[in-house]
Amino acid sequence: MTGMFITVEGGEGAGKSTNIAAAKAWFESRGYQVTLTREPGGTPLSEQIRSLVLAEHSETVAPITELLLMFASRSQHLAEVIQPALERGDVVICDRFTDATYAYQGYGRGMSKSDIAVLEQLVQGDLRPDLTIVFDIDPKVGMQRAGARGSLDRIEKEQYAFFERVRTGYLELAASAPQRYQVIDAEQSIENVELQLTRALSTFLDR
Ligand code: Z5A
Repeated sequence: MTGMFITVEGGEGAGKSTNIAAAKAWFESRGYQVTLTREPGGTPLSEQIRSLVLAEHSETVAPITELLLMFASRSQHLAEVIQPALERGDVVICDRFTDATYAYQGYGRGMSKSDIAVLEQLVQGDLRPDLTIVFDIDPKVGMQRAGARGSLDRIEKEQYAFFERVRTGYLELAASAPQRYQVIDAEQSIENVELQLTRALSTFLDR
């Protein structure tokens, strides 16, 4: 028996963390076992890579270093958490996955899509999410929301244009495979966003 692999994506402050809790409750109320996890991170080693990748350093982090760290974290996360949970039959809900690599390292930093695809195949084999929810938000609104929380990490300190490219990346990825992606307008109220989310999950389960 194999489970379902659902990934949640979007820019800063789009409401991923807020809505992932609602998605977990929605599946559990229907009797599903849910594994909630995140990237970069999800295992002790991958969380250490997360700390490294988000921290400020006295040297510039080369885009390829950042890219490889994302996939190093992912490889360990897949082996330790995601694949075992899918084999148990769980619904795995992952806060960011490889679409974030295409959006941030690809569209944001300018790394080539084909290089990312090579690493994707190497690390994941044929595993791809069954459903990807993209919370779409104007980066100005998202940054205001995220900024209200306090200090910014290394990636959050990027310029506005970087986050515009990331947003474009997510929307282009979603348009390229509409059967896998659901784009949600994340600028609406928390209640309306949650309503759109539960509709998207119902549609996914019904198909
Ligand atoms: N990254 C990468 O570059 N490459 C990769 O391959 C991967 C990741 C996997 C860490 O991700 C960083 O790693 C991220 C991308 C990069 N870079 N940055 N910057 P993360 O997911 O941990 O960090 P994040 O994107 O910064 O998450 P976030 O800022 O916590 O955003 P969020 O989870 O989407 O938002 P939230 O915490 O649910 O909500 C933010 C605030 O807005 C909060 O106060 C909420 O109460 C409020 N909120 C939420 N929804 C609403 C609505 N609808 N209205 C009003 N207020 C709201």
